[in-house]
Amino acid sequence: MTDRTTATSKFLAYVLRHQPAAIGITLDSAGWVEVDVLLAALAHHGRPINGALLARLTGDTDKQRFEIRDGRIRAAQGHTVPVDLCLAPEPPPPLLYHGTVARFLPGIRADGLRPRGRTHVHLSADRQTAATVGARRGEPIVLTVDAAGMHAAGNVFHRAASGVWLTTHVPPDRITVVG
Ligand code: HQG
Repeated sequence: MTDRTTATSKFLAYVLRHQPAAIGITLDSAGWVEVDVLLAALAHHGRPINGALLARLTGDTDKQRFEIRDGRIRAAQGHTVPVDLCLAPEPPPPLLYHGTVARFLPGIRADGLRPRGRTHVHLSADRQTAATVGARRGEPIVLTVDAAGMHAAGNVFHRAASGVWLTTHVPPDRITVVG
C-alpha cells in the first residue's frame, strides 16, 4: 500500500470502529452503514474515497479489515463502539496466540486477557501474526492460549471475517508465555 492508501485505510477503520460521528454517520447495531452514505459523508468531510480505492481497501488485502455485503460496509473487528457483529459461535483451533509486550505481563498474569476498550480480546491462529500484533508496541511476546480447554469449559469464540479469533476474556490459567 502507498502511504496515502494506508492513511485512508486507518481513517476508515477509525470511523467504522471508533468514531462514526467524526463524519456524521451512525452505524446500525451490527456495525453496518450504507456504502453510499459512507462515501458521501467522507466527501462532505474532506476525506473523499472513490470506488476504486474503496475496492482496494476492502478487497483481497492481508488484513481484511472491512466487510462489504448488500451495499453496506462495516469493520470486520476491533470496535470500541458497542456493536453486535452477529457472528455465529465457532469451535476454535486447539491453540490460539496473542501478541503483547513485557510491560503488560503482570496485568495479564493477574487478570488474564481483557478487551481493554475493544469489544473482544483478539487472538490469532498463528504465532507469526501474533508476533506482528505485539510488535506494534515493542519487542513482541507471544502468549499461547489453550483455546480447546476454554471451549470445553463453555467459553464462546467467534471468527471475524478478517480471520481474527474473538472472545471476551482469557483466564490466566489458560495462558502460557512462549517468548
Ligand atoms: C493488553 C490490530 C494488561 C493486550 C491488530 C494488548 C489486532 C492487557 C493491549 C488488533 C491485559 C490491548 C487488536 C491485562 C490485555 N493487563 N494488559 N489484563 N489484557 N492486555 O490494541 O490485541 O491493525 O486493544 O496484550 O492486528 O494488541 O488495528 O489489542 O497489548 O488484530 O486492524 O492490552 O489491532 O489490528 O491492545 O490488537 P489492543 P491487540 P488493526
